[in-house]
Amino acid sequence: MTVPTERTLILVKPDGVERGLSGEILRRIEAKGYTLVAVELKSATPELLEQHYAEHVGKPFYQPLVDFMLSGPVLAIVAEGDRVIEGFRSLAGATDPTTAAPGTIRGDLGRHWPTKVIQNLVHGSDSEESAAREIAIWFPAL
Ligand code: DAT
Ligand code: MG
Repeated sequence: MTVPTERTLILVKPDGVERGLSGEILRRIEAKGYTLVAVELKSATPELLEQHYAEHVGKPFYQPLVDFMLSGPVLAIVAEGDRVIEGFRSLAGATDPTTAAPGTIRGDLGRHWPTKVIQNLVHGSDSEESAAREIAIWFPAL
């Protein structure tokens, strides 16, 4: 019996692209054994981010988060593999880069910047439902 392969939506956020960490983040995804299905440098729009961050609309950090995500290009990635949704969240580490465990992307490469926004280098879908929704937003052709 073939187990259906899982896919997730990963973003290297504008801080990661600007700091030249796209390659290092892709390296970690590939080193873990996940397959790259799509990789594209994209510019977000307010409309796209409102869909992407629908669960956060109205929260105090929503507008600063959107402004940050519009501050430069993002590298949008679809990766595939067994339990890749959970696996990439584990590679990324905790939301707050200051306390994210060493060994994780956010723990090794992120830190708090003197802004009100959490600049934490990457996004990863948090469930199968989110992954399907987010892949459709960023890569409608898939
Ligand atoms: P994650 O990116 O770990 O899935 P999330 O979905 O809860 O975290 O939040 C999305 C992004 O919003 C997160 O990467 C950084 C920002 N954020 C979350 N909580 C925040 C807070 N309390 N204050 C400021 N920014 C926050
Ligand atoms: Mg999230």
